[in-house]
Amino acid sequence: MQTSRSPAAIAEISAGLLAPNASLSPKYFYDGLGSKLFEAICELPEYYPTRTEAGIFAEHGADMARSVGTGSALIDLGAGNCAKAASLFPLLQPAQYVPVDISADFLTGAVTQLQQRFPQIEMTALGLDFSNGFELPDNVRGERRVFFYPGSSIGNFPPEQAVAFLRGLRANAGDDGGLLIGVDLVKDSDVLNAAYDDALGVTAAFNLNMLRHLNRLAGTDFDVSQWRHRAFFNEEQRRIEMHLEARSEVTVRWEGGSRRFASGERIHTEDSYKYTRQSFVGLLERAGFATSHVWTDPDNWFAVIHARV
Ligand code: AVJ
Repeated sequence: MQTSRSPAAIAEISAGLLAPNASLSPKYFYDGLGSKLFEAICELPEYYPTRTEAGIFAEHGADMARSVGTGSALIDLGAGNCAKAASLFPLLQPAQYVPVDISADFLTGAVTQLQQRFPQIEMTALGLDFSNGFELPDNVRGERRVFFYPGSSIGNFPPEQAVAFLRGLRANAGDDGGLLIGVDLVKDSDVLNAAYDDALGVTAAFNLNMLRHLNRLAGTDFDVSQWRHRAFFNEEQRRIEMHLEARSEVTVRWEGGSRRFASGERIHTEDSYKYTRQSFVGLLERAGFATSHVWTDPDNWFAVIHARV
């Protein structure tokens, strides 16, 4: 769990809180508890993406392995508990596995266990924030570097930034490399709203937990009980928005700043963009990738796409 206070993080958090429309990066969801709450979200009946994507992997895994090829260096972006990649190891048979996740301790625990199950795969865990680009370590070799970016995490970037991020991946993939990516598709807004505002309140806890993480990271004095979870599909922008809303007037203080929030005022904590199959293939093309295959579920709720450099 991250407890150290970095000046860069404090500056970013304080700028976000002081903006007229306060906002914070969704990367701050993922302290140790946040990663566990996200795992719990993935098991909720309302949260269809994980289950739907797993169904696509189960149904089309062999076809994916034929498209991607075996013996590659598989670079897992936002690996978390590494379960998705591990489920594909028997088919993809990577020579090397490089899981990357901002929640470093959580990742290290997962990789230690995984290495015992798959001793033949060379594993290098990277505990870092890859959202602004990153350098692959020198030991990631081979011309077939395949980025694995499942779960529709790409949805956290606004479309323009998604293109820039994908361009960066393409530049690092090697001559024969590519990308295997999961993308959540636009669908009925009732389905979307329920997925991000579940009946048990797990997503609410996940959203609110960011405030405790910020208290440790930036020394803010957030009181979780003064805030409530809000999540809704913004049809015009084709994105789920998550916010934390002040239940009554509240002032938040930290070393070097303070911000008063009126009752009902919000902090924007996440956007989760949804795409049509065509709109996402368009993004990949703008990033310089060639789409080689798209797999979906029978309801067309989710897509897994293999793109080549
Ligand atoms: C990890 C970004 C894919 O947008 O669905 C789940 C995060 N937020 N419930 C998503 C999330 C609320 C998730 N991603």
